Amino acid sequence: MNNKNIKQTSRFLSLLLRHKPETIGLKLDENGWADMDELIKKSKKRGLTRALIERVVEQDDKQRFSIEGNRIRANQGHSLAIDLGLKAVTPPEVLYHGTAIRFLDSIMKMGLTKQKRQYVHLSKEIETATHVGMRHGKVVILEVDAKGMYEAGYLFYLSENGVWLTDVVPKEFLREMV
Ligand code: HQG
Repeated sequence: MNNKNIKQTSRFLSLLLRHKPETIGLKLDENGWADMDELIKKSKKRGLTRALIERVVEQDDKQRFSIEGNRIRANQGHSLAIDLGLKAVTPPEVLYHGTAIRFLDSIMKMGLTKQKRQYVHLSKEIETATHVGMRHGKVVILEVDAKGMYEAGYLFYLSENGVWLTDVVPKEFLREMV
């Protein structure tokens, strides 16, 4: 099992557990959990085995998945409307969002909106935000006044793997970092 294999499997699990379980006829419950036996059975043709899935869950660079008993789910990143059951928590004073320069005009007009996903994703570290932003093009980092938002009544959630989630970041809480 090499790193490429792990990465590919992680991508495929993300597709199934966040976006399109129907790709292999998989069912998720309302909290996003899939039955491991069903997943293994239905993904066998694509080369997934229990050992490979368990290895990915353990070694994934962002700890994207959780296994609990005989169930597996993605920790964040869903476009499917599932309930992760996260409790609202107090955010750090500042959070970061990395994005592409070409989105800036729109973001500074409309704020950060969740696009296809269930939440806007924010990072505690500038470095992580930079990696997230680079996926989209020439990167720019936005500083989010999380304290100000929290005091204004906006809710924040922390995913199992340390990603900060919120519904929207209005433009007045955003500042472009130079
Ligand atoms: C942008 C990855 C125009 C937003 C990462 C982003 C993360 C706007 C893109 C997780 C906008 C959406 C999420 C507006 C937001 N106008 N563009 N008003 N509001 N955008 O991929 O945050 O590796 O859905 O800035 O690590 O990039 O897959 O969100 O550029 O944690 O596990 O619209 O996905 O995790 O892109 O990434 P995405 P994201 P994984």
